Amino acid sequence: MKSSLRSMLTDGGSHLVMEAHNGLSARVVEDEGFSAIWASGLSISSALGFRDANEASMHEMLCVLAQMRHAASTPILFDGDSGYGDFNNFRLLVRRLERAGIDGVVLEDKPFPKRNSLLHDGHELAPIPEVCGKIRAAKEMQRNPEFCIIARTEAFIANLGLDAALARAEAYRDAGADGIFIHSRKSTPVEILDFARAWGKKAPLVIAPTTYGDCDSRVFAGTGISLYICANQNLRASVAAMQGTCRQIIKNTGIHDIEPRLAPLSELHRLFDYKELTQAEGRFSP
Ligand code: SPV
Ligand code: MG
Repeated sequence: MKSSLRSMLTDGGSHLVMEAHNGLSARVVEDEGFSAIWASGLSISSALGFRDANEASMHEMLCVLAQMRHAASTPILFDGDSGYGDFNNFRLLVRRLERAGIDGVVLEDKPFPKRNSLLHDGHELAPIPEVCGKIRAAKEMQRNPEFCIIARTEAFIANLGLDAALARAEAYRDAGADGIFIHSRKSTPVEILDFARAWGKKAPLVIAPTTYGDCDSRVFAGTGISLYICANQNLRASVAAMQGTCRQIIKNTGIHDIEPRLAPLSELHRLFDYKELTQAEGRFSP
């Protein structure tokens, strides 16, 4: 029996959550044994050929989530960016995510359209009352008590410091958020550890240590961080693999010697259980 996203948030443990961006990557993440999937805005946008700036619509993201939900039963946490508009767009998103069988969403405190947090300086944040209004509206809309709404503050990304981060997190928790995603783009976890100490486990914490992951993950033990999100590693691994494969094929003017780089076709047959189809054909196809 798999743990729910809500129990991962609240059981006192720290859980590795792995990024996926389509049906295939969701199936791989599940097959490799991760207990939750991060449906990353950056990764899904990139896989669709867009930038992480709300260029892909809510509808396009929901179509990808449907493919991921079909391919994997592991809990999925969706990166809802700034909610695709105002409180009404965000509560509609939550309703549609619940109906699509998605387990939770992260709402970040940026205006719509958002920009990727790791890209440049000069990030602006949305006013606190506006973000709280979105959280309250979505909580009122929510039907499934297991669905999780996690509020993400970009106070450190906007260089506003610890006090601003704490004030925003406190306001979002009071508005009903089930957890706080605290983001940083420093090269060490200093901001995150300061925040976690001052926060004192008032609500579960979520991190995505893309820029400060080059440290022993044991530094986060006991800090109240429930979800450690590997936010884009599968997408970036696939880009590197595709580039290497393309370059070798161009160099060799053909596909000879390429097989050792590739997953064998039999691996696709295993991942998608072609054996079951053959057996079903024997039973149902005259
Ligand atoms: C994502 O994966 O889209 C995230 C994490 O939101 S970050 O790219 O660090 O903003
Ligand atoms: Mg994102």
